[in-house]
Amino acid sequence: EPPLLIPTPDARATADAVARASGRSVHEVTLVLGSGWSEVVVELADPGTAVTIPVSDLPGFVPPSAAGHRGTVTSCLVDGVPLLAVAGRSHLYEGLGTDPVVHPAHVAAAVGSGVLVLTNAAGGLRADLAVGDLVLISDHLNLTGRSPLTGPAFVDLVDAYSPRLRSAAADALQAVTGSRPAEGVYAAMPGPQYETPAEIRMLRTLGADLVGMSTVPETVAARGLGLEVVAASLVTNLAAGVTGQPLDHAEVLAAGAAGAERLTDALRALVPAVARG
Ligand code: 6GU
Repeated sequence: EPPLLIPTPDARATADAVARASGRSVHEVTLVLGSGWSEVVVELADPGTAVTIPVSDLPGFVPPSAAGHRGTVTSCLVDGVPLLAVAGRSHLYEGLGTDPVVHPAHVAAAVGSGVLVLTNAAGGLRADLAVGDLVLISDHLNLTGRSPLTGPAFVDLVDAYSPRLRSAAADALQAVTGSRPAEGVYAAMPGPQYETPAEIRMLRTLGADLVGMSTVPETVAARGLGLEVVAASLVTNLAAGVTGQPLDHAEVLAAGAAGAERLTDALRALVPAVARG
């Protein structure tokens, strides 16, 4: 069946600009780097293969406002696989609607990616999750109150996070870290405030293992565009009420920075694994 969505004109123009700058007409995988993950883009590329474009030079992106988001698009090879890495996503809490949020998913389709890898920083809700854990997302709860879709785009979300590629990703991560990553259900909240302890109890009751403010609109759009999705959360803190400690954005970024080398190793293994299925 043909995809329900086609890439926007801005995404096609971005893909043309990326092809001109990089000389690469196809990027097998597109990777979106969330809070705390942006530093890895520097070390991720095979040496000498990276071409970086600021998002301010590309249509459809909104330069990031939150600290910890850098605002670049990088074309490179990772273990020989052509990758487009987007650092600095837009969030619903910026108030510009879903279009800039899902632009990287549209760009992924426009650059010929079959796979979209989404990364984020999340609060851990499940007792076995610790700060610094990398968790593969198995399913989501869309609690944003928003959809990136309008009209009769009845996108199926069963197995939205590809079980096949998730298992390939888990194998690759196990090979580099020595242990199999946890999997969990990600609840997307509109933000930008963190949750109350009562909201965290509610989210647990609803079946959430992770909580954050991204990833879900991108996944919905990506499935509509016919992409396979793999998503990973870095647990940057335990959610409100788990520790009794107040949360702040600096803590979330610090956990990302502390994990940067590990995250680079993880993505250098994961990207080729999901590209090759
Ligand atoms: Cl605890 N909540 C939300 N909404 N986003 C987060 C988070 C918590 N930790 C990292 N990002």
